[in-house]
Amino acid sequence: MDPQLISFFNAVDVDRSGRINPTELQQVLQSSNGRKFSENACRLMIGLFDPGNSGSIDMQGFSALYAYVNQWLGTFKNFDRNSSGFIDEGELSQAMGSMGYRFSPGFVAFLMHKFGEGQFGLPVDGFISACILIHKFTDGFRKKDTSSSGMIQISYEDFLQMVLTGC
Ligand SMILES: [Ca+2]
Repeated sequence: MDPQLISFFNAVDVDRSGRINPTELQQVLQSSNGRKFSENACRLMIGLFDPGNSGSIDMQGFSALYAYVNQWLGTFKNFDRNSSGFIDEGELSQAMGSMGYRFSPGFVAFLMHKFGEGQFGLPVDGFISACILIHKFTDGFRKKDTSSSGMIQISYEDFLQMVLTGC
């Protein structure tokens, strides 16, 4: 493993537990407007590499997350053309398209409303949260959409299971 990444891990692991929790992650990730990443974004990010739901990740999970974060940051920066630290609705639509999602203008507007900061636009931690949740639920949807028609029939309990798994 990259020694630089190991020393970064040790710097983030403030309580020396050998694992990174959302609070520790939050301390080192800076969002668009100079504030920290939202707690929710950090929790979602940890959850990606925490199969046992322990609430924290080890060195290996951290290394995988690090690669993901850099990928998201790259995508975000590509579409943040004026480098304001925020992307607008049109840019979000293009960013989603670059990741293979084709969303209607109405749905992109919903994402802006849900993850954005009003007139400022969508900050990077909101963008990452949206990416994680969309990816997660798309996976769940595709498993049921066996004919790739873009439509599924779902039972009440399957629906609840899908939603609660994403929380
Ligand atoms: Ca720790």
